[in-house]
Amino acid sequence: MDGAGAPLQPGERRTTRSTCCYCGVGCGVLIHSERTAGGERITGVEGDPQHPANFGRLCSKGLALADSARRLDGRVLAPEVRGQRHEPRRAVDWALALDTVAERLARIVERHGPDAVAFYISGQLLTEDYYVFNKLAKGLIGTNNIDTNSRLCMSSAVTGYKLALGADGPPTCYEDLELAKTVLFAGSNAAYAHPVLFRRLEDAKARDPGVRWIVVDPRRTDTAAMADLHLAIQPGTDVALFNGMLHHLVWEGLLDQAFIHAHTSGFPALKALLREYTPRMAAEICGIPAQDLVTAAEWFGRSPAALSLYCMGLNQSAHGTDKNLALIQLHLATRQIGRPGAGPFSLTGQPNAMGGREVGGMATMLAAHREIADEDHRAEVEALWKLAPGSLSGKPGLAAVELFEAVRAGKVKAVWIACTNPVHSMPDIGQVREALQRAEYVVVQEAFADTDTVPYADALLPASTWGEKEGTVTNSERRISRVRAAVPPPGQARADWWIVREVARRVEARLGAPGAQPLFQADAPAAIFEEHRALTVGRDLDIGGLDYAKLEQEGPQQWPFPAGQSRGQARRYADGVFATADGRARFHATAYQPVAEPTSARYPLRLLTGRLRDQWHGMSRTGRVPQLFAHSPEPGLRMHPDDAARRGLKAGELVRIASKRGALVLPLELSDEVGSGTVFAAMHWSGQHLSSGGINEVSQPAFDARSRQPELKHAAVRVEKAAFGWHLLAARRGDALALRAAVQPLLRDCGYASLTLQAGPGADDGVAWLVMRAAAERAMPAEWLAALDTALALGAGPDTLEYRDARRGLLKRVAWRVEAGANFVDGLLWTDAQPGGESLLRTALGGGAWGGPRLAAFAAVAEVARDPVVCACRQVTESAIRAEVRAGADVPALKQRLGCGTVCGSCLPQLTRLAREVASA
Ligand SMILES: Nc1nc2c(c(=O)[nH]1)N[C@H]1C(S)=C(S)[C@@H](COP(=O)(O)OP(=O)(O)OC[C@H]3O[C@@H](n4cnc5c(=O)[nH]c(N)nc54)[C@H](O)[C@@H]3O)O[C@H]1N2
Ligand SMILES: Nc1nc2c(c(=O)[nH]1)N[C@H]1C(S)=C(S)[C@@H](COP(=O)(O)OP(=O)(O)OC[C@H]3O[C@@H](n4cnc5c(=O)[nH]c(N)nc54)[C@H](O)[C@@H]3O)O[C@H]1N2
Ligand code: SF4
Ligand SMILES: [Mo]
Repeated sequence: MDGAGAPLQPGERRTTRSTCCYCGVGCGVLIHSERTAGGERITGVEGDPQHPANFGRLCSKGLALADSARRLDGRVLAPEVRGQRHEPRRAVDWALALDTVAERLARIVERHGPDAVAFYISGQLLTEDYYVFNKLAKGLIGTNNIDTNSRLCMSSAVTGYKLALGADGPPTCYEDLELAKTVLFAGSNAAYAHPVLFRRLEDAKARDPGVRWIVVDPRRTDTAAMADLHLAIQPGTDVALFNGMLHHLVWEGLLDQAFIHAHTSGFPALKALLREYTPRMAAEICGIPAQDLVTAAEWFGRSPAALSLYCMGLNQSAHGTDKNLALIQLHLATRQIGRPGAGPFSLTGQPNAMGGREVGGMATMLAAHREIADEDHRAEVEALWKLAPGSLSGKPGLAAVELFEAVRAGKVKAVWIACTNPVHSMPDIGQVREALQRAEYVVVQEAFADTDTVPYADALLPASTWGEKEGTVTNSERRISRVRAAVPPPGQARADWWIVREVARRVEARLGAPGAQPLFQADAPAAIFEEHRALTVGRDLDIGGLDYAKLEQEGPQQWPFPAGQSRGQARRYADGVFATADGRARFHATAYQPVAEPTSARYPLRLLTGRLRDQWHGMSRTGRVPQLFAHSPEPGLRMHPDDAARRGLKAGELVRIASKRGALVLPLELSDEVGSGTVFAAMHWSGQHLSSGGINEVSQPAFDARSRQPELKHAAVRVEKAAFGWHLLAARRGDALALRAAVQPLLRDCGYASLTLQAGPGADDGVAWLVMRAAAERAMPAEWLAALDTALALGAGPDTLEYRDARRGLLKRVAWRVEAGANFVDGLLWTDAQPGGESLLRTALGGGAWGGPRLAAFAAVAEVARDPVVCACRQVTESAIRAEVRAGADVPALKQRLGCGTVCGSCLPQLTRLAREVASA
């Protein structure tokens, strides 16, 4: 049913053209597969040389796709349902699972009305999946409570485009990357997040050294490090920056007055507002030199072609719409739009965030860029879906944050989650967990079993995933590409559209059809695409001229692509006619407003969050590939060295990050990539790899009033040392995925724990290292240690050396493997009152033979940290004390600031000595 083509014969190979399932660049891939004894499997992936997004290139994540798809353990392979709320789920067949889900949803609709049901879906679904979900929610059930993770991602870009240009979607195309003379990256770390586009930009810059890059990011990212000008603004101050730049352009007469006059409206009100935003005043808000702001404005305004690339640094903000508008307005006022190499180019995050917007799969829109509140639009969709007039609800649905809040409050009784992991990725996940615990019915449609959301499912529906499914996606430049199946789905896994359609048909049978004929007749992705196409005709995104046959013959195509055209349109608004009713683009008076949550004495630091180069979101897929951990092997919180010194914190130490909502513990990383006063954490680490749920334990749900996108980047936090009296380091070489699964249930019990995979030499299909770090206030109970011991299979044997101190709850163990007469470390388990054991771990991961006698290994694992604790009562270390003394503290000040010497007093002599020593040095 997924149409993987004819089954392969034993030994036969096939190459399937498809699209990468990660970022919005939308690279074409060639999937190699073959039939082996174990069935059909994916053996390799390479870039599709013919795809116009990447011309054969792939980034590290795309290149590792085959590795992530190779194994089936960890996949959801059969539907599971629960009888009663707290009973465990049991595997059932599809017929029972579909009947159960349909029955439960229908009953809730009958009892509590359509708005008691909600859907929370994903920009990683294919357009066809999305379409069927949207039709089920809005067309059949009659609720607009269908929102997606794109709310956390692109929704401010949507409101920005709509308010300024009249319609959603970037006006630009990838060719503009090569034609731009000034490139302004705003809140985009494209070097990590859109790597193949970044390669294209690097090449363009290498070809033409006159090309200038400006990067606006509070952090010195790898993107910023490449810039000609890096504006390290204070977080959240982008609107002030863009207004200040526009002020300068007005003052210098660098506007296109004729264009403003003929093709826009609203400029006078903006101009009046801009008076306040002198470059000096704006630069002061942003915390940058005024000259830099002026330089940026000059480079932008005088450029023959200025292109801006923007992403989550703008969108994930309580003022994300204004940030988008203020940037687009720079383009409108200078006519840096609708011309080759110029325009405001919002980079989409997920592979099909665009497709989701096209089918209207969100709580605030209808199919094909129509509006819920517009009666005519509703009537059009009713006619196309053959629904009785008035069937579609005119009441806007709940956007992500409100949706889970409504679940928590009991207003929404059932929630169906597909292809997203909200217990990891939503802001303030404590509230999301509570919501799902309270919900009457939770459906989770997932491909992988190990996510933080799966445990909350009353029904778990196994989805097929990349490599196994058919459909289309739209990338950042509005280009629609085919996604094709190379292998059949494993076990009982089924395509998302199929699952939704099967439930929908059953719900329709129970509730009665709302239209003249059954709503869910399309029974293949191509037929669903046809329906979607019909809805776009006459709209700004018209794809009347496009179907699967065309995509098959001519490859990926851009929209708009109306019937009668031979190709899609690469650049929009070239004629200066915009998608508003009067054809004029609109300026808005965008006043700067500070971030939603101010820092305070209690929460003095600003937390930035973002992405790592080689991980994807909750790591359900990239986390299966040990090699993808190498670039950033451990979780951590990055802090400026001055801020750390002021707090007496040092690199590697465990710190507690707390906000008004929650707290988590992470190791500290020192880096001057962040400015003083801000800290940064990656968003990827979840409860699968940490004792906590990750950084969204502390992030905040405040959202933009127009886009309802939450401010995931700017929580106010406090960071302090997390003192633990017991530490563990464990590592094991073997089937790392199986080891990880065995250890995962133990993470939660610790004050801190992390799991990572590390490749190490000789790692191949399956064999790699699992590394665990943990800490607790006092030694973990013997049963816990025994369970860990079993999970790691480090058991006592002839090749295991062991040291135990039962009284202190300490255990040290090294497992050896002997090859060619040499000793290799195969595993280690080390606990002590202090962190340590790193040198043996390094030997182990390095893969070299252990040089010394085996017994000497204990000396290595027992090494004490080089930073002794001076005050035992308050666990204050020597380095913390030295740092304070360097900052001018005497003993009374040390007592006051660090608390050392205030309990038993035994350390006072040493404090005095340290104070004298440092002061005289
Ligand atoms: N490797 C990798 N690539 C990905 C993804 C992934 O998970 N991993 N996910 C994809 C998805 S869904 C998305 S949405 C994109 C996200 O792509 P990006 O938005 O480029 O990535 P982020 O790291 O989330 O954030 C970008 C930058 O915003 C900065 N920032 C924070 N606050 C502000 C601010 O107030 N102003 C400005 N100007 N900048 C600020 C951060 O320091 C960060 O460097 O990446 C896509 N690509
Ligand atoms: N603090 C902080 N939080 C953030 C962000 C941030 O920058 N900072 N960024 C936000 C952004 S921009 C985004 S886009 C979100 C992303 O957050 P999520 O949407 O939670 O990210 P993923 O981990 O990609 O979740 C996708 C899930 O779908 C599953 N899956 C894979 N393929 C299929 C399939 O074919 N069908 C089905 N049904 N399931 C499948 C995967 O196993 C995975 O669990 O995170 C947001 N959260
Ligand atoms: S750039 Fe994006 S689409 Fe291309 S290979 Fe990398 S993750 Fe996949
Ligand atoms: Mo995203």
